[in-house]
Amino acid sequence: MRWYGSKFDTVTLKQIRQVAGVTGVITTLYDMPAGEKWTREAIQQMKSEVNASGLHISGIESVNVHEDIKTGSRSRDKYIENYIETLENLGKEDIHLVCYNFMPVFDWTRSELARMRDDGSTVLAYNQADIDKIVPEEMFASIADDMNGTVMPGWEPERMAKVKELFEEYKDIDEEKLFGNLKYFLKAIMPVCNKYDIKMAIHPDDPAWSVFGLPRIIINKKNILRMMNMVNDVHNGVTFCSGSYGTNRENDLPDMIRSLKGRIHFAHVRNLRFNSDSDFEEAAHLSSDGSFDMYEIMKALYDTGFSGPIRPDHGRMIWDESAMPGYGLYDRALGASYLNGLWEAIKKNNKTI
Ligand code: DNO
Repeated sequence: MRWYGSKFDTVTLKQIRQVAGVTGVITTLYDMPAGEKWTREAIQQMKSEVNASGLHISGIESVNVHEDIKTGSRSRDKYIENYIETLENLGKEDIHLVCYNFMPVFDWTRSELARMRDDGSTVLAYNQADIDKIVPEEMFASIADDMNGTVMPGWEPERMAKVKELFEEYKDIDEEKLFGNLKYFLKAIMPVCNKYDIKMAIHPDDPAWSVFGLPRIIINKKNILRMMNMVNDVHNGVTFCSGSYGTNRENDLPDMIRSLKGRIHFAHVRNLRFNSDSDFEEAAHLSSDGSFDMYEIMKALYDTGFSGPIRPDHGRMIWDESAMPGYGLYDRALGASYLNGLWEAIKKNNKTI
């Protein structure tokens, strides 16, 4: 399960440990600004806290990429150097999985953080018409009230304060340039990834299309294959996030998993419910609650020999929990149990064939 650290998360390591079948956490140094070096001491501290709870660190989500690397500005080399040192320190601490994203300005985007469902639970939701009405600089203010007092990843107030300038920096960046800047970054970090066997797992853009006119590239099978082939190294891999790729209904999720065989290093498995092509909301993990066939997604992972961590992803807010939207304990724990159940059934069924 994902854990943001004791300073930020409403969920404790003790609670996570009590979710049957969960043995590790995916964590990060949450208050580390993008572009800064992670010291070995800070990593050790995070690791010993997790280990003391009886869990282990399964990977980092995220080591954020500085905007100058994404825009390819002159100072990018300095930030790439820092990134390499961070990877080196993680490698020395025996951490071998890093999730990151290459989304300009905004990380994930939603129009609502607490849409009420019939049963009184709340979920994150996306409505294109609502997004079209929002001025990007006001995005943060429009959702801040629903954050339950938490700091959400990608929506840090300091970053939001600079949104206008950031948009300026992307004025001349189109998809081709963004691909080029990603290639430059990946080429530079592959040697350290090879040395310490660190698997880089790019997170898809969420939703998987351009928002606010910014370019977005990690959105479909074609682009992901292009990204993998442009730096053809097993350490250049993917976080398969069903809820992000699944926003685009043209993406055939099990088929994508099969064609990324060997290069998916991390999986976020969750479900969405579509009300129309331009309106979706997050759902409980089980297939019957949403639009995806969760069995087929898990089966494709199993069949392709996936051996990395799988985590339940955004959950509904249920049972009056107050937590970071999407990251409460209860529904993610239910999700973890459900995914474990599917996996056990697939595994046993495979043996009898
Ligand atoms: C949202 C997450 C993303 C993800 C980053 C990875 O809940 O899925 O914020 O962690 O894009 O860098």
